[in-house]
Amino acid sequence: MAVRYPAMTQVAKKRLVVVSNRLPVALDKNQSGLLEVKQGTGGLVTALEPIVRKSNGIWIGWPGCMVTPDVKEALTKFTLETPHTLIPIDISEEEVQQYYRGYSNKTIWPLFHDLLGQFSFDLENYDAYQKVNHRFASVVAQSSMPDDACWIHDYQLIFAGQYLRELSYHGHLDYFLHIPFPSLDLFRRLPRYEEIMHAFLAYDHIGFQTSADRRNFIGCVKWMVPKARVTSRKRQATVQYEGRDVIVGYYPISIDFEEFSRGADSSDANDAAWFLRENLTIKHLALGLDRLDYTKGIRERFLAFERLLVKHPELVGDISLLQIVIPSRLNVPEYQELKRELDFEAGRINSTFSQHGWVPILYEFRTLNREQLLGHYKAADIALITPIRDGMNLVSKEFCASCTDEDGVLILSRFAGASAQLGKNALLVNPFDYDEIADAIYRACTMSADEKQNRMRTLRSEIRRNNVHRWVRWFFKEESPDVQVGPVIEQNTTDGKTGKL
Ligand code: GDG
Repeated sequence: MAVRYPAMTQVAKKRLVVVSNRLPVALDKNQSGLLEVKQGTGGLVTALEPIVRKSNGIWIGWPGCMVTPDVKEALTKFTLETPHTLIPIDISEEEVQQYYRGYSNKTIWPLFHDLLGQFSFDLENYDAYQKVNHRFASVVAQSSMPDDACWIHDYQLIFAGQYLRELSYHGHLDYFLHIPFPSLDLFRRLPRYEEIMHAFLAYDHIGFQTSADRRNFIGCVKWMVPKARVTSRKRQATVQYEGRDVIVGYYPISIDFEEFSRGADSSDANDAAWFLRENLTIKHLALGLDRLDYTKGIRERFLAFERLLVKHPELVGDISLLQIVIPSRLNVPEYQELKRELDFEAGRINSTFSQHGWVPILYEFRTLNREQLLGHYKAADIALITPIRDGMNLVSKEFCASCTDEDGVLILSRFAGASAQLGKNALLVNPFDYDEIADAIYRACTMSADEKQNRMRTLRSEIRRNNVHRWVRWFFKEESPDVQVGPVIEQNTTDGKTGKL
C-alpha cells in the first residue's frame, strides 16, 4: 500500500522552509567597506518572502559569494532584525563553475528550454551538481523539523529531495520547477535521465508552471519508469512509485498585483515615467525588459523591429523600442557572446535607420531600481515580450499590473508560460516570425482606445484574481484558481482567427 506523508495543508500554520539556489538577499559593500545585506529582487523573492516571514520560517540558499565570517555576521545581523532565518550554503568557486554555470546553466537550462544547440553535458559538472545538491540536503536535514513544510525550488536543486530521503528525512517534500519541462523526445537526450527522473520522484508533490509542462513530465514518467502507476484527474496526476504517492500538478506563478498597481500610481513612478518620455518625441514607445539570456529572444526581437520599419515606413520616426537588458550570467561564454551579438545588431539597425532626433532602438544594459522599473512599465505603450521559451514570464504580468490607465498593449510570445493565461487578450506572436511580430506592433499602434482598454482591463482582472498570494495557497491546496488556466484555450491570433494551442 502506498505510504502517504503528512498532507501539506494550512501552510500558514506550519513553519516554511524554502530552499533555492540563491538566498533572497543581495550582499554589497557600502562606501565604508562594510558588508550590507539588502532584500533581493525577482519573482520568487516577492512571492515567498512575506510567507516565510509570516511563518517565522527559514530560507536556505547560496548568498552569491563565499560564506566568510563577515558574510555570516552580516546575514546573522539581518536575520535578527527580521522574523525569519537565512541559512547560507557555502559553494566554492570551482563548484560554482561546475554546478551552477556548468550543469545547471549549460545542460539543464538549454535542454529544458528546447534549445539543443546550446546544450552540452560534462560528467564532472554533473558530479559537482550532485555534490552541491547533497550539501543543500544536509543543511536542510540539520535545520528543519519533520513538521516543517519544506519547499525546494527550481532546476538547480532537482536532487536535493532524493538526498534528503537518503538522510532519513521523513517530512513532506514539495518542489516547484520555475522553467519549462521538455518533451520526452528532448528529455531523453539528457545523459543519465533515469537518475534525474528517479530524483524528481523522491518528492511528494511536484509543481509545474503550465499543464503542458506537467503533461511532458507525465509522458516521461510513463516511458522511463514503467513500474510507476499514473492516474490523472483534471488538474492533478498521482504517480505511485516505490510504495509512495507523488502528486504532480501545475500552478502558474504570479505577482503581487496590488503592489505593482499601487506602485505604478505613486508619484515616484509617475515622475520616472514622465522623465523617460519627456525627451522622446515619438508617438509610440515599445518596451522590452529581460535578463541577458538567449531564451528571451532579444536578438530576434531586434530583427522583428527592423522588419517593422521596412514594412511600415510610416512608423519611422514615430516609434522606438526601448530594450533594457539586465546583466546576467556574464561569466558564461555563451552569455558574453550573446551580449556581443545584441550590441552588434542594435548598432547595425540604429546606424541604418536613425534620423536626426530619432533612434529606433534605445538599448540599455543595466539594472533598474524599483521606481525606474515601474516608471518604464508606466511610460510604455506596448510591452514586447517575445521569449523563444519561458517558464512563465513575470514581466508580462508586471507590465499589465502597472498599466493603471488601461491604455497599453501586451504583445506576447506563444512560448511563454504566461500565454496560457493571458493569450486571449494579448497579441500572441511566434518569436521566430518577424513579419507576425511587425504586424502585431503595427496593430498595437493603430488599435482603438476602446479595444486597448477592453483587452487591458481583462488582463488586469485576470492577474489581480490569480495573484501570487493565491498561487501559494493554490500550491498548498488551500484554494483553487479562479479560472481554468490550461493551454487548451481559445486564443485570438494576431490576424483575428481563433486557434487552439
Ligand atoms: C524565472 C523563469 C519565471 C528584472 N529586471 C529588473 C527587475 N527584474 C525582475 C522583474 C521580474 C523578474 O526580475 C524577472 O522574472 P521573469 O519571469 O521575467 O524571468 P526569469 O528571471 O527568467 O525567471 C521565468 C520566473 O522564474 C518565476 O517563476 O516566470 O520563466 O525563467 O520580477 O521585475 N527588477 C528590478 N530591476 C530590474 O532591473 N527591480
